[in-house]
Amino acid sequence: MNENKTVEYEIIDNIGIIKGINPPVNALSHSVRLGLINSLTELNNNQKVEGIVLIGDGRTFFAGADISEFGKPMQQPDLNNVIKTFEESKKPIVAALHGTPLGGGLELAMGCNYRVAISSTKLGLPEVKLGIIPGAGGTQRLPRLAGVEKALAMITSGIPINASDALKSGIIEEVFEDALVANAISFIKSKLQEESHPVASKLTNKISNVNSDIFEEFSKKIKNKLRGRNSPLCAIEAVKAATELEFFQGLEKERELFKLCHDSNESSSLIHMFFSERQALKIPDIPKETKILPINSAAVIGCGTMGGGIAMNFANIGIPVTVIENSQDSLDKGIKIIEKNYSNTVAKGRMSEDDFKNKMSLIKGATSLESISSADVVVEAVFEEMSLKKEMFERIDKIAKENCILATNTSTLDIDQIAESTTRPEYVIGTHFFSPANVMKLLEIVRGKHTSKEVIASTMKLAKTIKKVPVLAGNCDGFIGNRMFHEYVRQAHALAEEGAKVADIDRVIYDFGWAMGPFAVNDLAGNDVGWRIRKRHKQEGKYDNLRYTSTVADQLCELGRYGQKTNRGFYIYDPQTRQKQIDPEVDMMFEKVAKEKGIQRREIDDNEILHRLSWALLNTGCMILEEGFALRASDIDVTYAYGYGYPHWRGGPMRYAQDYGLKKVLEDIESFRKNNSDMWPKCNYLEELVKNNKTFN
Ligand code: 3H9
Repeated sequence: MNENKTVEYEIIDNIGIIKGINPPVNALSHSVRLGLINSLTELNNNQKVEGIVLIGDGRTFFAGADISEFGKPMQQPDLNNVIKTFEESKKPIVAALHGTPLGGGLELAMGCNYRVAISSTKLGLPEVKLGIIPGAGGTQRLPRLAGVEKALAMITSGIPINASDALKSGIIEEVFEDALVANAISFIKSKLQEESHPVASKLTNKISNVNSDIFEEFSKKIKNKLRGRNSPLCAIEAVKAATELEFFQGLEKERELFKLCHDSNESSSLIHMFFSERQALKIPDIPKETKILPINSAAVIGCGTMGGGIAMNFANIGIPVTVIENSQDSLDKGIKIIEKNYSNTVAKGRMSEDDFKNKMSLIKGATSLESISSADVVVEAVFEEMSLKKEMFERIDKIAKENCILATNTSTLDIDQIAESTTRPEYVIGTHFFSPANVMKLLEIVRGKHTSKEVIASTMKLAKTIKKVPVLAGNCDGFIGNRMFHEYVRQAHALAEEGAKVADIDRVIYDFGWAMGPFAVNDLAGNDVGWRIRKRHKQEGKYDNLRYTSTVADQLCELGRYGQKTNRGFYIYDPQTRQKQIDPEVDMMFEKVAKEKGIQRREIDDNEILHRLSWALLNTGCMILEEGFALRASDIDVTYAYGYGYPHWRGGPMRYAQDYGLKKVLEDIESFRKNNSDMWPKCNYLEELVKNNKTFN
């Protein structure tokens, strides 16, 4: 064994085994790169060694470059040098893959003569998800191994493929069920007698016989799907270079494009998102060793759109779940919708019949609340009304077993009030799922004043288990996401009253990169949802003193125009195609309301639309931080990226404002405040940050 901490080697018979030991994911940090070169040199110089196996210790083969080194001066040897040394090895090398060989990890494997893998391996080049392109030969070696089309698909999407796909595509040579090291040793031994060994960079001089239309087709696809993104387009350019240039010139082109992407805002924002998502899991007052309550079964109360979607999350990962409705008819309807959702996935070829049957068999229906008695977690997903939820929790409390997590799926209601109706408020927690609950990644977890640390830690863990991105929020009205969204929508309506057209407001937001604009979102979610919340606010005397109270939204609801579900809302929808059409009547309604309120209408430019909407989010986000309802600004960014369709590559609303400059943001807010003080409450936290020249970091 050598002494290097992050890479070790040993010799078994006549085979050298180089092993990366850099937990948790064997990132290729400087010491690993150094260790790899040193180990290889020693094994190459050892007369006894005839072949080499490269593996990763722990849960994965090298999962890529060390992202935390990005933006810092590169310490030599860089990954390209490491891979070059591996390609030039005197002795044949097989990379033995398991876990997630990603990015630089796969690039390193492609620099070895052979690759074999365990069947569960997922491999890919996910760099575009970080706003960069593969920068260690991936764009040049992958198309040489797997063909241009496969390389383009993998590199532009960043989505990993499984081992059998990699085998079919010519990326790996063999797949094993188990005993990776022993099998890899046998594999390389079987190759020792060969006269020469394949080297990916030398497979072809430049790749020929490629229909150049393919690059245009991929660009078109990306421009539609990844609006505003640059790195996937650079990835196409780099792969194209493999068809126009010799390997080393192609590598230089890749380097140039990699640098361009690496230095971009897109990349720093996406890397911010990567680390923020993981940071959100860390709750300062909850130690790592906090007891986690086991969750082997679940119950969901309510099998409407939300309840059904929530139940699917449990079934998807093999947890049996009981869904409860108050009548057989509603239950049948709910289960049918679940079945239809899964059938659609089967029809698209994304789920097998067996898997479908297995998932459906995990979902049991019941019409009696008694059926929750053996569940480890109960998620209540009934109508968003406090009295109903309180009554439900009083009943749940009497039936649920000891240590059962009692979760309420609410988007705005006070968790403490709900908890009060039980004898065990420490077990009550908010779980705000986003619609459609089986698709949307965000799970806003709301901590009540009595919620225990075990229950919080267990719910965060459960969220990860059901493949959600959890963010912990405090118990304020609307929590993090909807409290901010409420202000954003109010701002959109104020803009429409002051003279901006509904379609222009949505266009600016869409062009910025959001999935859709605020009015289109309202129509999709149902305008009656906001109407109900506004009525409650009115009852509670909230916003009474404000000029602006979403008058047109209320008027539309009074006319039964709830949005897509009624084919009419802020837009008119084709009942068949869901295609939306501008409704001039709505702009006229805003004009009329403006007149009644005495608002002087004017031309509003795109810049003002974007900044008023963006800073409404920012200002509210800062207030939430000041009041302690979010742990950190980056949690807010994660909330918006995963729950509200905010463009990840802009880094989230807080990060975007910070990149713009908090001082300039505050100046904008101060100028907006002159016209409309109601909508721009002063936030000391933001003012202090600016005064002290600080950022959220
Ligand atoms: C690249 O390779 C560029 C090259 O082309 C060119 C170079 C010149 N670096 O996600 P987890 C940390 S770009 C540093 O919870 P999982 C992560 O922050 C890279 N740290 O585990 C977390 O830390 P903490 C291409 C990393 O099992 C801990 O590891 N590769 C890296 O759910 C556990 O992570 C990628 O983009 C990294 N590369 O998922 C892969 N990766 O515990 C990025 C992870 O302190 N990584 N960490 O919060 C992933 O996709 C997932 O981490 C992975 C494991 C699927 C590997």
